[in-house]
Amino acid sequence: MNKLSIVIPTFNEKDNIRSLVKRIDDALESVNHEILFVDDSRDETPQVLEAVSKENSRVKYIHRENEKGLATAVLMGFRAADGDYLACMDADLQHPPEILLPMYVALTKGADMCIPSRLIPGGSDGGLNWYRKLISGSARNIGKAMLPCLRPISDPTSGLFMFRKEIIDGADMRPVGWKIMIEVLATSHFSSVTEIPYTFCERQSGESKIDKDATVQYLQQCMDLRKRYVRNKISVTKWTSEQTDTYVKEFTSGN
Ligand SMILES: Nc1nc2c(ncn2[C@@H]2O[C@H](COP(=O)(O)OP(=O)(O)OP(=O)(O)O)[C@@H](O)[C@H]2O)c(=O)[nH]1
Ligand SMILES: [Mg+2]
Repeated sequence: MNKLSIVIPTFNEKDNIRSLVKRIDDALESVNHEILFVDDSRDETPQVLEAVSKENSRVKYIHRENEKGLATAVLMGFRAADGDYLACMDADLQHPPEILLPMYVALTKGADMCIPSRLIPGGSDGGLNWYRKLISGSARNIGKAMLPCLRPISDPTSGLFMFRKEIIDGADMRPVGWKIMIEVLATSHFSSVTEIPYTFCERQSGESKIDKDATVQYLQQCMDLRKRYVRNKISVTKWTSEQTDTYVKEFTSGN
């Protein structure tokens, strides 16, 4: 069976770690997986990670001292992970861990990447207030206007995605700031994407880390990617909620 590595960036998320790990392990009971945290915290998160990794051999972590940056943390995790499939998700439970199983199933059915979407039928961005929806929608539209490679994807600016490790072999990734998925989408070599609907939830505990620098860094990243994005020819398949449930049932009954 293929191994899945879930890479999770953390900055001061001590109260979310245990429930996150429990929900991932429950969701991926039938899948060979590891959970790799890349942590830049200034609170007690490293102590929680140390304790959890001692109790649970699937959990590993890297702690960076005096370093910050979501995207570089995830990239470090991708390089350290040993799975055949790599996933990225947030630690604050806004990305429901249960979505990892259908994402994995999409890859076992042949997709190079699976990108859950809040914006296809069955999906929802209910975890954002109207102001954050406006910001998030503007960022997405700016990204698509600047980078044609993002246009076929309905929800390319979140931090939730899974892919076959080999698509990033040789990818020229130089992310700044917050956005790692656009960096992967723009610089990797892949040909098929499956989108599945999901509900983006409210943060469970702790505070948002997003700050005003994030907007400037995002625009810088888009400008920079304009010079180096790869022109892949890709096909995008969108699953309905019913199809997703059926494929997951087929997968679990076959295991
Ligand atoms: N390693 C690392 N992780 C970070 C850093 N900044 C944020 N994160 C993590 O990245 C994930 C996303 O950060 P959030 O603050 O939830 O950002 P967001 O989801 O866009 O914003 P909210 O909707 O307000 O929660 C969380 O797991 C954070 O702990 C950082 O500098 N380094
Ligand atoms: Mg969040």
